[in-house]
Amino acid sequence: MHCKLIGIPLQDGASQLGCEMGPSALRVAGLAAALADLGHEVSDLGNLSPPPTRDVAHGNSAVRNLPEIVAWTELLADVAYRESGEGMPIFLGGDHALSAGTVAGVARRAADKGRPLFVLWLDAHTDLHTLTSTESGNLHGVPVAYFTGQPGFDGTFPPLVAPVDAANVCMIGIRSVDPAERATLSKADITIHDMRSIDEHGVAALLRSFLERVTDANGLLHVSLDVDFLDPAVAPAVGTTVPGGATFREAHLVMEMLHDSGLVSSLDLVELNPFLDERGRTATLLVDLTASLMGRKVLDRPTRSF
Ligand code: 6HN
Ligand code: MN
Ligand code: MN
Ligand code: MN
Repeated sequence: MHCKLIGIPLQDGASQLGCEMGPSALRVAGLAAALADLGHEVSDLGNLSPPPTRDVAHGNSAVRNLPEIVAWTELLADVAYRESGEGMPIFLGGDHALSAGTVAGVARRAADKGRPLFVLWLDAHTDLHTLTSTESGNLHGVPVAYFTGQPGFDGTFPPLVAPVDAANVCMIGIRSVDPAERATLSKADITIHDMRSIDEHGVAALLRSFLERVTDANGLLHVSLDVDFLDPAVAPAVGTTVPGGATFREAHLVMEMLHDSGLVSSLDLVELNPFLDERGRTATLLVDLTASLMGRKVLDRPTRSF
């Protein structure tokens, strides 16, 4: 596989500063070497430069850094479309607002190929606010609403070429949902597995049924991994920690199953805030999880797809 590392030094979507350093920390933790060791071709395309902004406003005065996020979304939708033509783009965040652009771009690519795009959202949060409903005003809380075509983004964010069907989105790890997001969830057809669901059924059963759907639909699969999917005990380097997250092994199992499925066509690694890390352990864990996704395993197993 040709892995393309694309650094996105974006922090304007989060309340705390520091995600801007995420791409550097992932490089320092050895991402390129870990992928090359697995036999992949690796191209590091460097960091994107913050795009120029224009005046853009919204009636919700809580919204923060709208011109910056709109400009990044436009840029990232183009870059993700271009880089998903060949190989596997790995987007190094940067806060989760970047997924508005990356998912919009890979969805456009999937539409060109005549294949449905599925999104696996690994996060403590649903990130389903609209510009109207967000109370924090932090736009890392809105990407899923945007790329699934929820109303309220017209006139600010770029028009979507290919909205993602909400029924093709699966969220795992959820444990913090705001009231307005709950209302959207009750209307949208998103598959959502909260931490209780993981406790009751095990993450493997939940993921397997989603992967079967992707296979049956001949879909492409974008994975968006927010650091706060993980329990803060193993991944402290994130500004929005929520207790009770995925364990080290649950996260690796997800990645190992994703590898065996052969379905993943693009990946976001987001919300890493190196300023909050402890001796690089969260960055290192993200590199190891990416390696599991790309084929690192302890033992070869008898063939079983997932
Ligand atoms: N993330 N729902 C909260 C808010 O401020 O809207 C938290 C958002 C977290 C964003 O997970 O990328
Ligand atoms: Mn998120
Ligand atoms: Mn989150
Ligand atoms: Mn393999």
